[in-house]
Amino acid sequence: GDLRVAVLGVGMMGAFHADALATRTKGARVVVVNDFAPDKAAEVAARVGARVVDDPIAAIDDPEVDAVLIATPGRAHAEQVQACLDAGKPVLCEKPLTTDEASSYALVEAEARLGRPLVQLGFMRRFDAEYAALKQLITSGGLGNPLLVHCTHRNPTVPDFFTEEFMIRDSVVHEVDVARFLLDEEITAVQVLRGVATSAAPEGTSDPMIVVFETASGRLVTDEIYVRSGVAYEVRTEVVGESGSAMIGLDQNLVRTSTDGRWGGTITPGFVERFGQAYDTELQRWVAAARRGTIDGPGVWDGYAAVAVCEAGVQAVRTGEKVPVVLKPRPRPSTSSDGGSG
Ligand code: ISE
Repeated sequence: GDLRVAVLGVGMMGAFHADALATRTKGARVVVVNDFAPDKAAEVAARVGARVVDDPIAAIDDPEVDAVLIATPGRAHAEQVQACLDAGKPVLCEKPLTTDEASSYALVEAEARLGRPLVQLGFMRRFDAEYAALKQLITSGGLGNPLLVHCTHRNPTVPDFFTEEFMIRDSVVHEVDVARFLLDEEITAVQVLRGVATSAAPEGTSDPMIVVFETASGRLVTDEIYVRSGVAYEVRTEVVGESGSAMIGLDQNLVRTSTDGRWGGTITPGFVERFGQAYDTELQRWVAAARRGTIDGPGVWDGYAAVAVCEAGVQAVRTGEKVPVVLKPRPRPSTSSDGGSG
C-alpha cells in the first residue's frame, strides 16, 4: 500500500511537502501532521486528510506511520531524527541535520550502529535537472579536471534577524553540499571576506559576503552570498575545468519574453519557483526508496559534513581567518539489502 507519512513542522517547507505528498506524489499519503502551533497543524491536516498528533515523538512512534518528513526548526532535529532511527523508520530531514557538529556526528554513529541508511537530507539541489546535468558533465570528463567552482546565491530579501551566522548556516549550506556533490570530496577549510554592505542590511551585518572553500585535494570554491539583493532569487554555479567551463542557473532562472520589439524576462522570485521541480523529484524518489526501507539521496554523512563546514564558516566570519574543517572518521558503509559493499 501507500507509504504512510508523518510530517513534522508545517511552516513554509513542511506545508509545501505535505501538499506535494497529498496531491503530486505517487505511492504516499500524509497520515499525521505535527506542529508546535496547533492551529497551523490543524489547518494543514484538514487540507491533506490527516490526523494531528501534538507530540512530535509520539507522531514518529505512531503505529500508523511508516516514514517521517522533518521540516521543524533545526534545533528540534537531533531528538526527532534519533527517534526515527530508534523506531527504524526512514526519514527525510530538511537541513540542517542538527545545529551543532557533535549532535550531528552522534546521528552518524547511531545510523552506523543500525547498519542501514535511513536518514536522507533535504539538499534538493542534487535533484535539480541542471545540477544533475552539471554533475554528469564533470563525471563524464567533459570539462577535464575541475579546478574551480564559482557560486552565486542571491535572495531578494530576508528578515532582519538573518545575521551572517544565518547566511552561513541557512543559505551557504546549499553551496557546501553542491561543492561536495560536484567535486566528490570533502571541504577542508573555509574563509569569509566581508566587504561593503548593502544599505538594506541592518547596521553591522555584512551582506554580501564572499566565502572561499578549500577542498581535500586543494581545489577552490567561491560563493557570493547576498541575501538582500532586492531583485530576485538568483542561484548560479560555474565549474571551471582544464578543458572547459560550464555554468548553470542562467536560463531556468529566467523566463524570456519578446513583446513590442523588445526582449526581456522575469527572474524566479523565490526558491520554490526556482527549485519546485527539484523538491518534487526529491520527494518522489524518497517515497520510492522509503517503501523499500532505505533512502535515495544525500545521507546522514552529508548532513554531518555540511554542519561541520558551516560551524567552521561561522568561526571564519568572526575571525576573518581561514578556518580548517576536521571531520571525524566516516563509518564504513554498511552492507545493505540493495547490494552496497561494506
Ligand atoms: C532558505 O532556508 C533556503 O533553503 C533557500 O534555498 C536559500 O536560498 C535561503 O537563503 C535560505 O534562507
